[in-house]
Amino acid sequence: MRAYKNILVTGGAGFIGSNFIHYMFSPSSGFKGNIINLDKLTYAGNPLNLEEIEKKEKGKRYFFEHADICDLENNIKLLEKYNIDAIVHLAAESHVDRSIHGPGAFVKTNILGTYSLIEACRTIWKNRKDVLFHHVSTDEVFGSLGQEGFFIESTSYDPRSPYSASKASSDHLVMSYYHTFDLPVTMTNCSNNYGPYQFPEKLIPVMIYNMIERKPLPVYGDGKNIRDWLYVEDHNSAVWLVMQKGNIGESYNIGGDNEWENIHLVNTLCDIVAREISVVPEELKSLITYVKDRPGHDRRYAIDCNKLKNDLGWKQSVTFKKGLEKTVKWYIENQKWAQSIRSGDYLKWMDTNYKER
Ligand code: NAD
Ligand code: TDX
Repeated sequence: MRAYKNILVTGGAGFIGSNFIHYMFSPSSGFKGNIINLDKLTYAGNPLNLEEIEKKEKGKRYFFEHADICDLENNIKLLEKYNIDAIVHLAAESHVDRSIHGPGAFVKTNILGTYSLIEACRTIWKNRKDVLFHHVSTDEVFGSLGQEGFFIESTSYDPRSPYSASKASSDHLVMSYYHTFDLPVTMTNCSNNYGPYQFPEKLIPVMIYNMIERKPLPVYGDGKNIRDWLYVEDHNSAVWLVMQKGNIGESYNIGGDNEWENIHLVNTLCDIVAREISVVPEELKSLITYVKDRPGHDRRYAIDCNKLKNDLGWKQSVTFKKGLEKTVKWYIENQKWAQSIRSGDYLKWMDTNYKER
């Protein structure tokens, strides 16, 4: 089992990153070292996501660096300054619809940013073997499935959106540094995460907020696209396990074994939200509106994560029912967080994305 003292988390102010930092400071992780969060604070990064950690741990075991991962010189400085011995690389442009509106930022952050980080590691770590670059990627790099089959780690890459193409490229770069320079790397490819602190451009928080405000619930295409849903804390426990025990130079799939058609999920969310806000589900279901499909919309994602289960002993701990209920409650109860988001860029985005549908 590998141990680390100073972990650099990139994108720690985003959805998965902030949950990862919360997890690492919780007793479940067993981690006793320091976390350095490197984040540019784009529209998707929100300091409120880490308010409690800042209060308890800032300047003790938690440090924040406001910077762009594309800045190679700064990455080198940070690795030296904090004597970093592991990186969890989450920073990315992460929303498929935005990559259709403007692919440039995706190429820059996801490809050049990953290069600038891993090149900094190569420069500073040289031939050290007690270090790790962990790359967080997505099942979307494998493309789209029909009704049958699952993605396994060796499935051929077939990305179909600018987002997934940029992630695929970053995956290849990371693996090339292992093969060419012997840099210790691990990688995980996961399915759709859900839970607290997710920016309301992604399906579940969009739906919850629109239900609360009685706005139309936009379902793309025929609503029959399928996604596999994974509670964010289960994702993060898997990432931490791979960092400690995963084979160097290998990738691990992380999934929820939990496939849902979008329309079925939206109807289920209507039931849960209706119960929470004491209205009849039909009132919310009547808001469902089929809208123009996403171009190149992948039909189905499904992950086989038996390698992670069999080799490392991981399993999901949160059922979808429990996870969705917790998530709905969290968005309803955290109005301060909601207000911090629902202005500026958020409104601009909702306007452009949904007006043209
Ligand atoms: P997110 O969009 O919520 O957060 C991204 C974070 O990265 C933000 O805090 C943002 O400020 C930061 N960031 C963006 N560009 C940066 C830059 N140039 N320099 C420094 N920081 C920058 O994303 P997320 O949903 O938390 O996803 C995290 C990672 O997990 C991404 O790499 C994504 O591809 C991957 N992933 C996400 C999901 C999912 O369901 N959300 C599924 C599979 C894989
Ligand atoms: O308003 C919506 N209506 C709708 O029908 C939104 C936002 C989405 N959808 C559909 C599109 C997808 O089939 O719901 C499904 C989920 O959409 P997103 O939440 O945008 O996620 P997805 O495109 O599947 O990608 C997510 O999972 C893989 C993350 O955003 C990626 O970062 C991750 O790599």
